[in-house]
Amino acid sequence: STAKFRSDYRAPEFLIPRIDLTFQLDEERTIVTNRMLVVPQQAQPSLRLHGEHLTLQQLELNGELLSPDAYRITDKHLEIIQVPATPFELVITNMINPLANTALEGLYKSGGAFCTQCEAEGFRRITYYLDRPDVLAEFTTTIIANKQRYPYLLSNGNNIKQGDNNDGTHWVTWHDPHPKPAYLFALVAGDFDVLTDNYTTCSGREVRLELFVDKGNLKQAEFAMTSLKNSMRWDEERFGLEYDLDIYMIVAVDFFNMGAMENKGLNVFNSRYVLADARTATDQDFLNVESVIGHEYFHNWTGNRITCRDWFQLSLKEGLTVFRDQEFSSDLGSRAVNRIDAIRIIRTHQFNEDASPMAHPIRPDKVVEMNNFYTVTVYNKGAEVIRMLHTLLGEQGFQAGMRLYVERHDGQAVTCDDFVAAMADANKFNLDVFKRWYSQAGTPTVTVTQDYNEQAQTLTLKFSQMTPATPGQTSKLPVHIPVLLSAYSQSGKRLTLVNKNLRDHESGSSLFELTSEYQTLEIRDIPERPVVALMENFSAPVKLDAEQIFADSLVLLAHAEQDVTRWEAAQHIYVKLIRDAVEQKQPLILPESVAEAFRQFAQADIDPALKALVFTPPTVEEIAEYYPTEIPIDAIFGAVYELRQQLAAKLLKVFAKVWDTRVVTTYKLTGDDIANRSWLHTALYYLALQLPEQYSSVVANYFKQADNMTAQQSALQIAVHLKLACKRELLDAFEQQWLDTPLVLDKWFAIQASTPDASVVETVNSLQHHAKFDRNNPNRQYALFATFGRNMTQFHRIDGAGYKMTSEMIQYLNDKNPQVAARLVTPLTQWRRFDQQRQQLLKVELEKLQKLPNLAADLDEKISQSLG
Ligand code: BAL
Ligand code: ZN
Repeated sequence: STAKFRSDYRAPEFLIPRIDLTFQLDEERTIVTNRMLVVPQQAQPSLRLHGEHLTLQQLELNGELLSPDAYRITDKHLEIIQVPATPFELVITNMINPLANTALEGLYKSGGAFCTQCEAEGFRRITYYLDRPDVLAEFTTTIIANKQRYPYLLSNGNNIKQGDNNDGTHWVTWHDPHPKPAYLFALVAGDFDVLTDNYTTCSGREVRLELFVDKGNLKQAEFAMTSLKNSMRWDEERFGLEYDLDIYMIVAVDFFNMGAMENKGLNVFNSRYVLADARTATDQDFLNVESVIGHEYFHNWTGNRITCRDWFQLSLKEGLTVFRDQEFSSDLGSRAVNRIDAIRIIRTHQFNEDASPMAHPIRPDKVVEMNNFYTVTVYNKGAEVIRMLHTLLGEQGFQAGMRLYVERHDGQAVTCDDFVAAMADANKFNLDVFKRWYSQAGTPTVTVTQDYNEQAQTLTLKFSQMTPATPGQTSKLPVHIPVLLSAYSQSGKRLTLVNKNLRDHESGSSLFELTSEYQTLEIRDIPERPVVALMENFSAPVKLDAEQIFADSLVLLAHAEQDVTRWEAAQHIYVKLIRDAVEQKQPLILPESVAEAFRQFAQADIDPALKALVFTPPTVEEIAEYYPTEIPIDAIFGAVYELRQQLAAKLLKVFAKVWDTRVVTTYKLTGDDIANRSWLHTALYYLALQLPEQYSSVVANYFKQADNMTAQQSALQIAVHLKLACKRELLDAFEQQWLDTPLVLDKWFAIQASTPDASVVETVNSLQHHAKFDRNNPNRQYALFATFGRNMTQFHRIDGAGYKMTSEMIQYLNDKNPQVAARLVTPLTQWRRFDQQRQQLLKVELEKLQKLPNLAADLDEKISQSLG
């Protein structure tokens, strides 16, 4: 496989302003007729189109049939040797086999329906084309199919014509007036139930909304529809962006590699992000549906109207759109909970990626397989970079930048630099140093030392920053880091900080800008040694290294004005306790003073959702990121476990009271109810941890009486993860109840695969032969094998059985679905961070995979990078 480099970008030699597609749908022999207007940009003798897994049937240029000596076909391209220097029409007829398409890229079958996935480079599996995001065409699409089996024939834009043929087929023609790159093309054909609704935009236009689901699932689509309308309203109100077509369609399918896809006017969704009702979906599932529906809708402007010039710019649309969906969820729900969830994703998964052989900047410089770059770095760190711009410029400045970005670039395919330039120009703000966030990989560490001079009443904060080397990037420059901070007295009173280098920030904190390697901030008139909250709201995606005094963290836990700061204070305490225990090889002891502070916190009048998060210690994976050379997994796991046990033991009465005074009402999806359930289930977990015998029947009864999936899943997870006596009974009951509801059965697979139990390898091994485990379905693979891969202690079981089992599944998927295979290989590729014995075992599996005949580019890139 050959790498592509960002620096090699060249503007297209040909443009395709119009394309007219006709599909004669058939399971194994779909005929695609592709009529294009091709416009040369300069005199070029030959035209090279992308195309893979296609059978060419006929080729016509300006009405003349081309003979086979006029073109060349390879497994990746069609090259027409001589083309005119003036605009010409090309008509290509080719055949494809959707049924054989298990990679789920291009046109494929999901259950009974035809559907497509074209991002990033799937359109070239449909027809020969210039499959690159900077070639924008006006699409007209005609679909012909059997009317009985495929009553709905959908594509992008507006339905302009339709009719019946007398051979049992019917046809529909769609026209999308907005020029778009091929990755936003979509086609769906099938028989569905349809939920319809209307939306009136801010300028008074009527938009028809249609949501297509498998027959019988209509009830489960209602929440997604409400979320769609909320998204449309929110984008008008917060960003001033209005929808631009007469119809918006969403189709839910069961076979889908990603979460969802923002195809213009016709989103295709993994059914797990559409279907939700109280019986089958947890609170978190509902919130995920809302967030993904929002995300795909927001792409209509940030992604579709303004798209990427090339795939290295993916974060242009993804980082920005994740930021927008996070803001949407925060405006509709709990801002603090959303922020804490986002921080946890970065600390657990993105820091891990930064420390891996696949570390890359949010705008990568080198790509072998684009599908490997739909990462937590491009998406979530990308969103953090946008959030830093928002922090530096404020809401008004950020929105001014957005307006300029849209004004300048609507209808274009642009770069991350264009986005930053709009932000800089609209605000007359220098972002030159800031732009390094786009080019440098790795997690910066910000070190802060505090010095309080009692006599002078001054506080001196010394900042330094350092970004470690990453593969291919040995030396790094300082980046522009917004530091949000505030200070409190020892009794918890907020102190005013005055310094010319500090700005009052709209978040309530003070803003300090760290732009060079070393900077000092001296603050006067501080009457006593203060407690300083640093990097509040996780104001930059960095690791903070600052001396930390328990007493100070306890002040912040009790008194900080911002909920995220209170949560961070608890996290600091946990991390320090865990790391001290790991490094000193001593049992973890929760000091009584700390336990007492947590007791008070648990009993105070505080948002129960925040309580639940404060009582969620860091994950093993998050702690692992403090050990760049060799991860002491067993010691970390032991310390995290001891911490939970001590919280359970020392706060038993508090948790018992939460449980005993619970008010059980019928399920409602309100913010208060979600928060109460989350705190209640946290309490139940700790109670069962401390008193497993006594609480086994309590958990079992709670499971049996549950009228909603949030309660049912929590009870099952507690029973399984804590190996309660009721475990088998609940597992069997859940399996029986949900055997024919795949999305719910995925929870049953995932809960078992995430159990920190030494027999989990054997459990997963037997579950992969379960009658309902379909190896070709990505959701099943993610539920079982991706979950197992994140079960750090058991995936890395010292006998290597977890490695071997995973590697065998990857080998199977290499031929069937390389995208999913490449996701499962990630935990194997991090072999360098483990002890000798594990390193050897991991390398054996990686080398075995590397030798596979027909090794997919997706796997090849990651494995080569890892063994490197
Ligand atoms: N564009 C791929 C799916 C998403 O990020 O929305
Ligand atoms: Zn996206």
